[in-house]
Amino acid sequence: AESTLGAAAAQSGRYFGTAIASGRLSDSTYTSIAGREFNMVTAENEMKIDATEPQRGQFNFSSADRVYNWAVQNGKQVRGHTLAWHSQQPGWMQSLSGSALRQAMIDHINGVMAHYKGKIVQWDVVNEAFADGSSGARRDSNLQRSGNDWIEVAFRTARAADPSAKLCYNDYNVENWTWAKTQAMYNMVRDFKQRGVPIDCVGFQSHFNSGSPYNSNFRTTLQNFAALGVDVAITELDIQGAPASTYANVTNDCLAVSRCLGITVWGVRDSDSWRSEQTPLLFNNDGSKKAAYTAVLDALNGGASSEPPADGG
Ligand code: G2I
Repeated sequence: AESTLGAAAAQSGRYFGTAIASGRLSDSTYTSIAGREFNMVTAENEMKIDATEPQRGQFNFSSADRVYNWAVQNGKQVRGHTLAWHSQQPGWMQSLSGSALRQAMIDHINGVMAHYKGKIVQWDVVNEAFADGSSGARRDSNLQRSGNDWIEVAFRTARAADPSAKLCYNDYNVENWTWAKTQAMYNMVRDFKQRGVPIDCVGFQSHFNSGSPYNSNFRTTLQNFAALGVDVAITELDIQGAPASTYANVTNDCLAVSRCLGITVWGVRDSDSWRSEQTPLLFNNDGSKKAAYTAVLDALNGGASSEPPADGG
């Protein structure tokens, strides 16, 4: 049995990652846990549109490169997050619409992917394009109003910009197979595969809480998407209260699906979480391991206890 999350996941060819915030890289408790436990990194905010292209045509990778370089210098791979999204757009992009916005989106994808060409294993090309609730509709946004084909244009642009990266669609509230948003995403991916739109993977953010609880049909969801011919990944996992059994279930759901590439948790300690009041992560604020940590490690180790057997064997 392996003794860290990354090494334990690697036994089945998977990874175990975390979101990293550049502002925390000077915190040695943070970097020692992150350096030890994880073998995949997602920049929590630093590769988003407002960070990488604050003025039109003027790219700035200083914060993104801090995260990227820390990851690579510590032996980790990097997921890119994210190229086309309604949120965290810089002001200049928020004010664009129509064909001007379409061109700005294309230019943005080309600019960011050129900087990281050959260096990013998976890109979240498009993030959160579907609406919540029972409609199954696209989310209203300036990007959506630029034309319903904006998502496939983003993927075709991304494929040409860096053919070596796996190209993912990423969303939340799409883990429960019965939800309309899940079905809408499934229909889009099926359509893309049928028409040859270049998509390689689907990211399930997996922010589970009382309003969006874990359901055991998550495994069915992962299996059904994989059957369309895409890889799947759990990309931003956190669970309100961090129940060990739910963390184990999510881990086992990924392990049960051969096309599940790996799991990323959305932060290191509870105090690093965007929802710290929900104490949703694997490490306490003092850096100690929570019960959920042991549950995940044990699941990754094949269900065996991570503690040495009492007989020493
Ligand atoms: O909202 C949780 C996640 C949902 N899926 C997409 C992810 O990209 C998203 O991450 C969160 C970050 O964890 C937060 O850290 O995205 C938020 C913004 O949509 C991030 O919050 C922002 C704050 O709103 C800003 O005020 C702050 O300046 O973080 C910024 C940098 O600390």
